[in-house]
Amino acid sequence: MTDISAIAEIVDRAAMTATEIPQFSDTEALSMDEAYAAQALSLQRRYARGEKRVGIKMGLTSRAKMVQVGVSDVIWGRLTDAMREEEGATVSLSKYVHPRVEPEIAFLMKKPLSGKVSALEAMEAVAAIAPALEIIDSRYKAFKFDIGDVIADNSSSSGFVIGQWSDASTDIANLGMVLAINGEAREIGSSAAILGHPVRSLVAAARMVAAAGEELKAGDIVLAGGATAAIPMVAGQAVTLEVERLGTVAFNVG
Ligand code: 0L1
Ligand code: MG
Repeated sequence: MTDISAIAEIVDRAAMTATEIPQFSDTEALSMDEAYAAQALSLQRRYARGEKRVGIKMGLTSRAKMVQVGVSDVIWGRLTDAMREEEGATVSLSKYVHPRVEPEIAFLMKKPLSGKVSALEAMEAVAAIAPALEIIDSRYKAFKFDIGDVIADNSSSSGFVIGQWSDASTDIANLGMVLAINGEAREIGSSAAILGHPVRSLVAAARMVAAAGEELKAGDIVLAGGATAAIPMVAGQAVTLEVERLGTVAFNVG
């Protein structure tokens, strides 16, 4: 029988010490239910150390990433206050194993949301929208995993940076997004790459947290998912994301 609490301890320790671990799927693949149970338990360990849950991240929100991992639905992970990096600050590589950065849109919730909701109901629960950068850092060797591995590892959730909040009425259907390194555009995409419209990610978030017996709460941040491929982080990079209408969010890699 799979020992969920042992798996939770392994992924928690790997994240805490920025140490890579072998894939569980090398020996025995985790089911989705086992993987989410391990993720929840590993987060309980962080909460017990004093970290606070501040929201969730949605992952595999582009068709390309779903195909790459061989799934047909998005995945999610939890965000804590310790994962938040200050906008404009220098992020130390020492906290991560082999981090990558990807361009996202963040929602700030103004009221609870959970279960089967329409796009309209989802947007009515949003207080504000911001450009965001997610630092994904799989704790597995060579950044390789199957779906159970990655879910257990908090869906690679590792760090995030949020830009200036804008009015929730901003049309985010198809915003140009440019991810630049040291002033050079490296990934160019659109918010439409996030499930066709980022609000679909929020609708899926409400459905998925409900399945785990949780809800999105007022004040929660929801990262909608990557709009382009992620870029490996290297010391000396100045990372900037410019999102049409929403502005810029940036950090340096140290
Ligand atoms: O945020 C994401 O879409 C990443 C989810 C996990 C897969 C990966 O680490 O690339
Ligand atoms: Mg992401």
